[in-house]
Order: sequence, then structure tokens, then C-alpha cells
Amino acid sequence: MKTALLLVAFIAAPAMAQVTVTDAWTRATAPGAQIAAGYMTIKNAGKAPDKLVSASSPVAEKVETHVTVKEGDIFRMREVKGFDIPAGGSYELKPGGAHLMLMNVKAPLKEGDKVPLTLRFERAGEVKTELQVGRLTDTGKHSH
Ligand SMILES: [Cu+2]
Repeated sequence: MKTALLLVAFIAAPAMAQVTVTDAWTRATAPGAQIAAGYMTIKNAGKAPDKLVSASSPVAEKVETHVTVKEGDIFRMREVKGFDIPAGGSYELKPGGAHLMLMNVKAPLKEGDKVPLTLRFERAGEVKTELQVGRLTDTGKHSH
């Protein structure tokens, strides 16, 4: 049902996707760490839902879309096929929830750095942003 609605929306209104990204950030990486999580708020001002389908960054071998799920008392991450951004709404990537996972980070991320990131949306196409690198200990208890 959801897929059908998305398809109809895609055919009916191909133009004017309006996706913006704010508050994009990640943490500094610990020595030897090869993964980093990216967080941000994605707003969709358009009249049709959109979907973040993939992302990439020059600092990482690949970037995955992850959610955090609770299994008993343990939080685990799971890769998903993307994030649905509601029409006229927003979707938040935050510690303990959905996030982008930078895999095989090539060099340590240092506080104050900015990490280029390209997001690809089903409708809006490519949206470029930067992750502001915060402290290693920044808010949240996301562990891997
Ligand atoms: Cu993850």
C-alpha cells in the first residue's frame, strides 16, 4: 500500500522536490576506529514523500543507512534500504535511532573537521551536505 502511494506520487508530481538537511554531525573517531555514525534532520517541504536511498562520502569506503532496534535489553543496529521522509515533514537521524553509518573510515575524524557527504533521494536526487565533527563523547549512547 505504501509503495503504491509512493509510485502514484512519483508519477503525478515529478518536479519540485524540496529536501533540506540541517544539523548534520558526527563524532570524532577513537584511534583505530573505522566506523562513524552520521546524524541530521532531513526536511521535506514538498507535497510528496521522498526517500533517502543512499549516501556516500570521500572519507569512507561506503555509507550505509542503519536503524537501531531493541532486542530484549540490547540495542543493535540493522541496515535498512533507506529512510522515508514524509511530505511536508521531517525525519531525524539521532543517537539511539536511525543514522548513517560511515564504513571503513580512511582517516580519523577530528573534532572541528567537516566531512563532505552526498545524499541521494528518490525524488530530490543528490543533496550535498557536511557533517560537523563533534567530540568523541558527544550526546547519545550509540555503541557498536
Ligand atoms: Cu550503525
